[in-house]
Amino acid sequence: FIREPKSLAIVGCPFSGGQPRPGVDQGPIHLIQAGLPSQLEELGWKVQFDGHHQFEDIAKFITSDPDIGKLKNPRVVSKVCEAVAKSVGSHAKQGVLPVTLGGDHSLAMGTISGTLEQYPDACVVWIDAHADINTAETTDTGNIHGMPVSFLLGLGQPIPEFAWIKPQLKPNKIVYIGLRDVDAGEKKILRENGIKAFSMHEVDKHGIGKVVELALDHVNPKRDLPIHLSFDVDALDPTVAPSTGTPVRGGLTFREGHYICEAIYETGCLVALDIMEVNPSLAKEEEVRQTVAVGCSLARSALGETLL
Ligand code: Z70
Ligand code: MN
Ligand code: MN
Ligand code: MN
Repeated sequence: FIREPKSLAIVGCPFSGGQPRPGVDQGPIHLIQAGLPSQLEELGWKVQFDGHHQFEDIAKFITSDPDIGKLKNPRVVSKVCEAVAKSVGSHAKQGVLPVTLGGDHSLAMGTISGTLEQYPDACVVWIDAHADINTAETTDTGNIHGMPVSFLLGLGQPIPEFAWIKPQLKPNKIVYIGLRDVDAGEKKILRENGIKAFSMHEVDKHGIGKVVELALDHVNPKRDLPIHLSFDVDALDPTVAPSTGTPVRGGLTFREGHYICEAIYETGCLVALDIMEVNPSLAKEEEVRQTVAVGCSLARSALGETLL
């Protein structure tokens, strides 16, 4: 799917409007400062990075953004994601692999829309402690980073402000790994739509190797479909990635997280990658450094770094 010479584009998304904690907008800046572009070049990629998105230009034109129902910052989130969809879509169109650095996970409405524009048959592997599948009706918090999957699937009542999102994702084309903090309403949505999810229970039971195999068997049985990997660092255990908005104990180990990335790279089907929810303002200096370093190493593993 990706043209030779292997080429990727880093889409820096300093955005926090999908959730309440400031700082997650600094995630991409830290990941770049830690040297991610040159690390990916060392893996043999041609790396384009033309600076971070300037979302202030969008926010400037939205002078008032009152809640829509429970949804917070709906117009800003929608416009930002629409811009991200265009950016990801245009890179994908040129055979360049978009690596999106968040920023909060509401951005995945943009990244996955952009991927599906170019690869309508793509499947999504969503690594997260959370299912991010609340609808405007089921959300308790109103934080849109807890809802991107429902928008992509077209669940819930349509909201005119989000009408640009084509509900192109089918429930059998997404699979989760790492879940352990899922709202009651979300469990119902997962069940009613037959969406495959491997919680930490399944990781404990089968081991990560088997879980990744089963996950890919579900969304990509012949290993011939494009894969969009959306990795929320809060899927990792808080001892591994402490500096994130909502750390949840009992998460993936360092190796389990990296194994997922390595296994997906090995399929040769990866067409887009998101590294999301690194928040450098929520921990001590050493924990921030550790979390940023893990974000970089997950990206390297997904893009071909091997242990030997
Ligand atoms: C809760 C909600 C959440 C993080 C997603 C939590 C959502 N289900 N938290 N990502 N970090 O607000 O909908
Ligand atoms: Mn670009
Ligand atoms: Mn998430
Ligand atoms: Mn999460």
